[in-house]
Amino acid sequence: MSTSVTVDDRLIQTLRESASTVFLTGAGVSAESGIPTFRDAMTGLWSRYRPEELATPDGFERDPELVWRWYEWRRGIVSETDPNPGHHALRRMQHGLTTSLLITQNVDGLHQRAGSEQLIELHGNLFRNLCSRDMHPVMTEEWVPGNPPRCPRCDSLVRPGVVWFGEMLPPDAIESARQAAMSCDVFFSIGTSAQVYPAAQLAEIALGNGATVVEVNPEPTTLTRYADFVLSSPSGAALPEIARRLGPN
Ligand code: BV8
Repeated sequence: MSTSVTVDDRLIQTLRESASTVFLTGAGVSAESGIPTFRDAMTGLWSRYRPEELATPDGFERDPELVWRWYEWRRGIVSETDPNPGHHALRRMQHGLTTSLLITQNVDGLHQRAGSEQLIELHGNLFRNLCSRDMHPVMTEEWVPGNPPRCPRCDSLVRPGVVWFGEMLPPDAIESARQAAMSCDVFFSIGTSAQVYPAAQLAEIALGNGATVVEVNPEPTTLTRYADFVLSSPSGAALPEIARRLGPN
């Protein structure tokens, strides 16, 4: 699908002059890799559940096997996918900019697979597993098999290493993200419906600090009216065009 994207010269100039650029990504940046966005992840088999029912401590307590199988299903989907041109363009842009930080709400690990390094995973990672009692990592080769498996040390259920609704985000992750949003010159909101807090607060912090806000999303969101630049295109088309205009790196 060729989507011609027009990138304002002023955005390129602003980016070149930016001493600190923050990229916040959501499920939309992985959509072109074939990973359903969070809102439409509930297709078919899972359509009778709401994410907020499964991605919660209560949901896991109520039916650990159902929740475990949902995460195994998602891991299967992600394992079959690859980073898309949007992920690779973000890596290239990070190499070409003075200082940049990539903050993601996604748990699919595709930014790392695309080679991005300055990265904060606000909501954890699908491929990490924890003991549900004391939250230490449990490796697949050490757990006691089951659906869900059990911790080899205390026999508690193993859970996915993601942040569920109603759970605190890792304090260092959200604090670093807030600091970056407070001091950046340019803040990108890419592929996110900007509905989930506290991640959605980062754009508000950036606006408050007077940063130039750029939204990349084929659909309007609650942020669109406040953004200085809005690219109403898929990130897999918009980000490579911005990277191309910024020049080789
Ligand atoms: C917290 C990991 C407090 C798990 C996720 C009641 C009780 C408790 C809390 C709350 C409550 N009411 C509200 C809250 C706060 C709650 C919240 O914000 N709820 C929302 C629903 C209103 N937040 C929390 O619970 C957070 N914790 O508040 O703790 C606390 C305080 C003290 C003590 C204890 C607790 C935790 C939030 C993290 C939840 N975990 N993920 C998992 O993945 O299974 S959130 C999950 O959903 C994702 O990580 C992501 O963050 C979010 C989905 O958002 P998006 O990424 O934006 O995806 P979405 O599908 O919505 O949108 C995709 C966008 O892409 C669209 O706009 C679309 O147009 C666009 N798009 C599509 N294609 C493309 C594209 N864009 C570009 N290119 C394309 N090709």
